[in-house]
Amino acid sequence: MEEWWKTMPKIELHAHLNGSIRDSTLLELARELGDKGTIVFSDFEQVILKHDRSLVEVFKLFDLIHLITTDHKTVTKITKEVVEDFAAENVVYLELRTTPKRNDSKGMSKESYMQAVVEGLRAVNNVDVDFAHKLDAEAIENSHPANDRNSESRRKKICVRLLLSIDRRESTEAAMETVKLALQMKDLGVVGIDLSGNPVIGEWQTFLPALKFAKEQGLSVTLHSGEVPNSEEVHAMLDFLPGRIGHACYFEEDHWRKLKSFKIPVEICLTSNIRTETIPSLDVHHFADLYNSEHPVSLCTDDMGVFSTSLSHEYRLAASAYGLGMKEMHTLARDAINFIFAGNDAKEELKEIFASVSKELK
Ligand code: 6MZ
Repeated sequence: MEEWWKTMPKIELHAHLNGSIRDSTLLELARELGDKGTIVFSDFEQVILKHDRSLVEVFKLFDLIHLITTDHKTVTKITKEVVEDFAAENVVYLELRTTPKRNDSKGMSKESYMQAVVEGLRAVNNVDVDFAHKLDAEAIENSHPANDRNSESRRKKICVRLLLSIDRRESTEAAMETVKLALQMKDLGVVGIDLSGNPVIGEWQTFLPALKFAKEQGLSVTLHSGEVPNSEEVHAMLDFLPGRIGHACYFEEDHWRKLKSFKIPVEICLTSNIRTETIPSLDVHHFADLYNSEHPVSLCTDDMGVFSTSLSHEYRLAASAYGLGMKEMHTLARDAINFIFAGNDAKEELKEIFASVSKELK
């Protein structure tokens, strides 16, 4: 039973790259910088190993993480590891989001940051990564000829798509730069835009022009919404009709009504919401109401490194908190296919994967 959560195919739609780094890698990177005298290692060690964090502390931690992860080589390494970790627990489709960062002291532009991410996808070698279009699929096939359809030794495969995040600290111009970069990188698996960052910072109006432009240009958009009370912003976000929203913790009656009538899918991050105390306990979490009213929802990790979780653990948690069986969990995982941001080819492939498991469950 324990193993089932790990072996069942899963779809991850809300994972931040720098929040998903292994503790061991963070400590290794911090130690290297400590040895160079750039940081005081013991200060970092304490923060990295602390597990209960308020929302405010989480954003302080991100600032620390960003201090030790912003050079190209490191961005490539963490991307590779994060994809390998998701694949190891049978995530078959991953939408990985990250904030393109400029760092002049490292000669890094938003574009070169994203190139380093793509290098990370290419560097994965214990599982096949389908992250772009036909070209990459062909390259995979040629580099692993044992992968033919009849082969017993068929390798594991994960389909990865990228979302570029706009940080709420950014200006309209910086947000627009990110959207233009996303458009430029469409052939490298970028399918959409995310708005995230510290929810007490920034105004919706600042990001709106870039988000509107993204939508007009055919990019999908997901928004972090209602992580702190902000009724007006939640209304404006729902009226924008994003492809999905994340969290939805501080929603009021009229927000729920609107969300449900617009049928906007919600990315649910149980552990993250409990750890940051945006929801007091699982028994009052909005997952239950949304699930029971058949509103589209998907279980996600948010930041599996920062919150010491995994997607398998999120499924196990939901099953025990809400009394869902294997079949219901499988259906929940499968139905996320309907609101992934990748195109029809990826959807069809995922349907086949889930259908083959459905047969076994009958
Ligand atoms: C809002 C979050 C977040 O982009 O550097 N991020 N934004 N709410 C959350 N819930 C707790 N968790 C992560 O990954 C880290 C960045 O993702 C956003 C924050 O902007 C954080 O700095 P990347 O790869």
